[in-house]
Amino acid sequence: MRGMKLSNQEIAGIFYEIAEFLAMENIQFKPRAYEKVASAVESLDESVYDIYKKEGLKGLKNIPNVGESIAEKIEEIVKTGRLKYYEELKKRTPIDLKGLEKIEGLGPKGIRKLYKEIGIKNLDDLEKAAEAGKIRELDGFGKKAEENILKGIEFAKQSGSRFILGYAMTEISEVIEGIKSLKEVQKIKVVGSARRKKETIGDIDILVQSDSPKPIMNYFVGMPGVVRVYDHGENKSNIRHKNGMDMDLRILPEESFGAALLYFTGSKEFNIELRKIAVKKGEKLNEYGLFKEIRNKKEKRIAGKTEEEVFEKLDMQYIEPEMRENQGEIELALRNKLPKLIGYGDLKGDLQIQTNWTDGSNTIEEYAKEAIKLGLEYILITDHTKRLAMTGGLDEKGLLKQIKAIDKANEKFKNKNFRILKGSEVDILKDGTLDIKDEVLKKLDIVGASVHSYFNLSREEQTKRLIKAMENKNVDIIFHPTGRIINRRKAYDLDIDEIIKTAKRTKTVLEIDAYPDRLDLKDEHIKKCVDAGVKLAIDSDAHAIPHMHYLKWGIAQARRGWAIKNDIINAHPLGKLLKFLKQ
Ligand code: DGT
Ligand code: CA
Ligand code: CA
Ligand code: ZN
Repeated sequence: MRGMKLSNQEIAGIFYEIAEFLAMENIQFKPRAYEKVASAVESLDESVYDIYKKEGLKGLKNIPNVGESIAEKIEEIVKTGRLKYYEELKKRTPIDLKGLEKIEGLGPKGIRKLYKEIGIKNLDDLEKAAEAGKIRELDGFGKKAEENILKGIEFAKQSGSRFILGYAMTEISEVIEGIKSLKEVQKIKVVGSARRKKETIGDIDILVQSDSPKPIMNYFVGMPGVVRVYDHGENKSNIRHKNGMDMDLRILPEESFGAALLYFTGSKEFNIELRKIAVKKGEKLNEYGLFKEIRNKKEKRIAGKTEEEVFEKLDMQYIEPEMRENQGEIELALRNKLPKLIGYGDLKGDLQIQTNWTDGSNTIEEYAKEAIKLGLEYILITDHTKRLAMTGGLDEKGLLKQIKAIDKANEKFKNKNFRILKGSEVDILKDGTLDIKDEVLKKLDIVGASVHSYFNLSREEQTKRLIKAMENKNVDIIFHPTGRIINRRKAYDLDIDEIIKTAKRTKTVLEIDAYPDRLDLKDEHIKKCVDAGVKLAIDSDAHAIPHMHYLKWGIAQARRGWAIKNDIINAHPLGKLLKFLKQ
């Protein structure tokens, strides 16, 4: 093998791009096939290189949606670090697709038109053309589209440089594993915003405990994938990784490790507030420890080995990293009043799953088997409905047929204390009505509804639309309530307080969509729901088996919103869940 080793994320990126190049050329079906491959590769737990090393071409073919010809393409990437087919496509249309597609509402067809008709190749070209009023003159674009493009460029500029935590994690883990394998490493932790589980991270901060930092630092600045070394010190180094992320490494000895963990986990605002607590007690807190002045300016370390020790000496409860944002958690910890956050093992089921009845990749039974492996007690099948024609959305007849299929599948899991529930992700139409008749919705166990169109309605109209959907007695959950996609699409304009109020009144559950680039609701929305007593669901929104592993990112988001177990309906066993929804 030669050339640079690509991460799963990068390989997925290639297939996504191929899908878009093909879509630009108006080729049917193939783009969707490549997208599915990309999505499967991106959510693998194991690196493609390892799979190939262990099982060769056969192993690659076992990746969901990967057939003979794609497996060979992956093999070519593994062996050579490149893919000829992809390079030819790029040569044929020399444009920065990745950049342009960040603009909301600009799809492959639009990009193709902009390129063919006015030669737009990248975001710079696009901005200039929009500012010069050239876009509105194109067929199918118009003035409104031009305004939206300018807004989109502004949004891309603001959000472009942060990485989505759930997607970055695979690569972070690889780096951590590498460092961990050195014998000098006593302990290693990811710190910073990644430990606080923020939805996006600016860089990656790593903390190591060791008495001999030198060989660790040497390894770090020379490890595979380092493209730049900004700083190579004894206890602190800083590099740029080829995936575009910057990484900070700090090494401290045992007596300071806990204090350093606390300091480098942040947030900065939290640190500042915590230091004030120490000062009030006549103590000093920094990354080396908690110190007390004994006499003549001489200091004694009174804590520092562990975080727990520092919190204890400050007379406060341990604060979970996800809460450390200086939003009132410090006061609560001082009064022994912190909520007990929902735990990473607390979910009993997954309530949003798309199967191969529509645009998902796996069968109902395959998801059920995986759920059992994950320790879940139930799943809700929620295929798209008919208005989403491109996903093969089900109509009334299709749903009734699926209900029967689920009954049949459930027979097989009878003895396993597991249930497949019948559901749907019903489409909310422009006026707030649904695209499936109530008499069919009534037959489902749980109904989810969501918005997939008309993102540009006014705030009033959009809010009214969702309220109307929530008022439908058959609707139990609103899926991905604000519709944002991180780094790609802004939330639609919505009065979130009004939505939460209506959720409370109509006993509608709001969803925390665990998909790493959705995490819709945001942490601040979750907090509002928790305060208002509005119940939440945490779902994977899986379109393929590996996506079910995304649930943890939804739990992380819930914890950032201070949710406890009782706030999350699918942390309840099945009986209690169904009882709650029937009210
Ligand atoms: P990011 O990287 O933008 O996602 O956010 P963080 O929180 O990871 O920030 P980063 O990488 O600049 O620093 C890591 C942690 O180090 C931060 O959460 C708290 C701590 N820290 C950094 N700079 C300061 C500072 O000036 N004062 C204090 N008290 N703490 C700091
Ligand atoms: Ca950071
Ligand atoms: Ca940093
Ligand atoms: Zn959806």
